[in-house]
Amino acid sequence: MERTFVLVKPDGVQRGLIGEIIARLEGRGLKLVAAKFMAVSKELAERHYAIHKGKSFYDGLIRYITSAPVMAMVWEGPNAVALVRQTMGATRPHEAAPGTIRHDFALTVGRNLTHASDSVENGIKEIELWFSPGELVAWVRASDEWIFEDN
Ligand code: DAT
Ligand code: MG
Repeated sequence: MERTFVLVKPDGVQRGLIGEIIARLEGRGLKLVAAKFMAVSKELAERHYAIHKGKSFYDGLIRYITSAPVMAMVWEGPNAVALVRQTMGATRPHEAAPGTIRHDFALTVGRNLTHASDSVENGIKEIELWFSPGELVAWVRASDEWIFEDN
């Protein structure tokens, strides 16, 4: 089953939106596999955002993501990567569709509340970077057959 890595970034934590964001993913039917509330070291931030190194917003991005705790999570489901990106909305909140988290709660690209993996391959890499294998919980959810089945 496909997995994706999700962060509630420091603005989401500071604004008390952890529960709202989790509720939207849970409500959609995605299954939680791992979660931890944690401070982010500069080293972890730099590895996570290595792809953006050298861009104009990179230094600010590293400062932002290390400025307060984050809620790091792994979510699972069919097409989890695309589903979660859709629920988050476009990177720039003024382009995010109504009903998405970034539309409903964010105004600027620099405080857009969440991170979600942009491909299955990056999801695998990010999960490996943020979680040890023992932190991923294998469990059967009672509702799986009512949500995951395609017939
Ligand atoms: P996403 O988080 O939607 O995957 P991304 O990977 O392109 O977007 O960029 C990572 C984060 O960097 C993004 O959530 C916010 C920040 N960012 C991206 N472009 C930016 C810009 N032009 N100015 C300021 N911050 C930016
Ligand atoms: Mg990205």
